[in-house]
Amino acid sequence: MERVSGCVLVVLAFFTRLAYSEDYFRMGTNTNTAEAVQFLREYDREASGMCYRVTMSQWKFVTNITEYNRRRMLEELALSSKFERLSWRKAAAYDSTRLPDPQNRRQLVKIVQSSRAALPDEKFSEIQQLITEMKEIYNSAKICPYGQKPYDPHVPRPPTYPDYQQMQSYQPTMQSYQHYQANQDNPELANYCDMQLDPEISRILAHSRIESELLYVWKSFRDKTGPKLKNRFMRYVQLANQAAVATGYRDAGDQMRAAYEDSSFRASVEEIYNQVVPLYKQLFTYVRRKLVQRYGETSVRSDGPIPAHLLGNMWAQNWKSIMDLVMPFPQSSNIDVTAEMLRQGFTPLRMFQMAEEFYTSMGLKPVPPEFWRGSMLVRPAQRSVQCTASAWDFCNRIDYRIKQCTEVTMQDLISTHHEMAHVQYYLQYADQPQMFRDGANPAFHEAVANAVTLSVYNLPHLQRVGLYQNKSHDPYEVSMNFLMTMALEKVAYLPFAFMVDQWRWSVFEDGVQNMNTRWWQMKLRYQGVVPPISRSEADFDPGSKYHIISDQEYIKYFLATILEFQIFEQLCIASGHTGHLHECDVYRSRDAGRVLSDMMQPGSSKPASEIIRAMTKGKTNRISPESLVKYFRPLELWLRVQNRDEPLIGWSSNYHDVALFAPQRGASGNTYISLSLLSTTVLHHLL
Ligand code: X8Z
Ligand code: ZN
Repeated sequence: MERVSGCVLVVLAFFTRLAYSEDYFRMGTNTNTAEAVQFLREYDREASGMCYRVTMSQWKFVTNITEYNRRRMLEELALSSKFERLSWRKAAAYDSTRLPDPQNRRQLVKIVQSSRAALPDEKFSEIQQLITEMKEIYNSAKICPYGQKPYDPHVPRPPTYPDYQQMQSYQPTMQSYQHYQANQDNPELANYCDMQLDPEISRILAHSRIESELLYVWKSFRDKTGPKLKNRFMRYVQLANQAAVATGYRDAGDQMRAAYEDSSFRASVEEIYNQVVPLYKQLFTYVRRKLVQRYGETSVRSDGPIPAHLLGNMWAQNWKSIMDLVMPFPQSSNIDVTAEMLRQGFTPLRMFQMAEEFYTSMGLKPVPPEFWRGSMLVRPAQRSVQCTASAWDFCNRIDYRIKQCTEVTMQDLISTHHEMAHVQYYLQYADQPQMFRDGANPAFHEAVANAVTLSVYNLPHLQRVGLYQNKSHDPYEVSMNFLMTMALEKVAYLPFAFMVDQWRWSVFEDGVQNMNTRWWQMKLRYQGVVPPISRSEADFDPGSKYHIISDQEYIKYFLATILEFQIFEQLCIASGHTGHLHECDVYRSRDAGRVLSDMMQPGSSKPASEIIRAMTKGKTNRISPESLVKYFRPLELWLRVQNRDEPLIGWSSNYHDVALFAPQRGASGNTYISLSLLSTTVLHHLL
């Protein structure tokens, strides 16, 4: 398990809920309202049944990967796709504005707007096929281990790792180097070119501190994905745009954004981003100094952007793996209760029971017996499974499950509470019609799950449940270490989560020319990172991110990260917490439980703005970063002190940075776009 947050599984091919906005909506002409209401009733029943069958076939496949189960799943997906197109045609024929009941109107609009079924049949199949192919290419990308086929023969051969499985516990110490060194000539391990992103490549990026090795895996993974994906992605853009236009949108980005029911959505998101930039720049500046100390000025310029391969993650999106390089107080402890859990004899089952009790202690629902019968809580010995943690709603109001290869670690304890929050959300909105059994907007599920985990991965809570006793360390130092861990995961992530869809929307809107240059332009402007080696339009680096090629919108993760702190603060206020926000624990607070259930019960039957207004007791109806900034305030103050002698808070980019990815004046004298890029590159100011 590499990740604290897991994934919620409510998104199926045709259940991808995108949009609701009557302003745009291209309506049909059928004004027979009784017939429309009857259609909705039948749709609800049939869609739930279809959802059940597809979800079950997917569950069977991911918990028992066989060719037979794969075929069964594909058959069910094909049936559901047919059902989607049929339902879309029926729904699109009605004039929804004539329906007197606003809930019926909302359902009808959601059915029509959330689909690409406006495309002719052959194009509808083509775009689905393209997405499937892109996912297959991505998932089958494999690279050779470093040192076997060195990327640069002049780079000295570093220690190699005979068994990448072992790298889960790999720490860059001398002993481990010597251990791996001793094994490197094992002939059985020659020609082993089957390293995948998860777990091998991710582990190297997280744990290796050898720059040439980091560069090798960073580049090799992109070589194995981008070029094969680029042409398919360009056709996908064309078809997605055609579908959007046929449904009444300007382009596919416009269709994706409609789910947020905010006519000035782009400006709203940008405003939020601008409010977190000062905090990000403080973190960035401090981390850069530590990287300069580790890798030297020749690798990291002390006022420049950071090369993207040094931040512990393939996309530089989550920096928690480089905590060892940036820990504020290395002599003080970093919270990890894994040893204590093992000492107390924790089991995966006990971890789930503990998570369930967290929710019931707040007056929320226990999970039904079907949950315990059906879930896969540990990795089975006899069969091949997909291990990414996820929570499942089988659409029949009975069957809810979690799939998680749980190990007794603190990381998995957090993940257990996170996934259980998704199940709690399913239970709370179970009585809504199928079309509304979802988060209030696409950010809500993750935001709620992460808000709860903020209260679990938290010193007072771990003390309360008997897993942490800190006697020997200075509480201020322990707090700063804790907040740094959180910042490396949450604050470092924000510019990345923001820029992914900025790029995608620009491609949908302005076209597919210079896609790679535009990607790096945004990476530099928002994240302050540059590629470690030169890139060109022959590369397609956005294709290294799964959500881009698998047609999953990404801005929800940006908003979820902001919203989770906003929800968390409201829970804390309800629970009567006083003091620092990062020390708030809402365990056993029935008042906080009520805030949560009031938020979850409506599902997506109401606009998110109404839910936020109710949650904040009328204070606002918008997602706001104030709580996140408040949570990290003690760390921000500490960072300001650490950065006081820095000449530049943030980064300034020069000609060489931009030259890494922007085409330069060619021999023929053609100037491409480097000059305009230089002028749009943000020169960041001293704060
Ligand atoms: O995609 C995911 C989850 C599924 S909802 C595995 N996440 C984003 C990512 O990996 O980029 C969780 C964090 C953000
Ligand atoms: Zn999740």
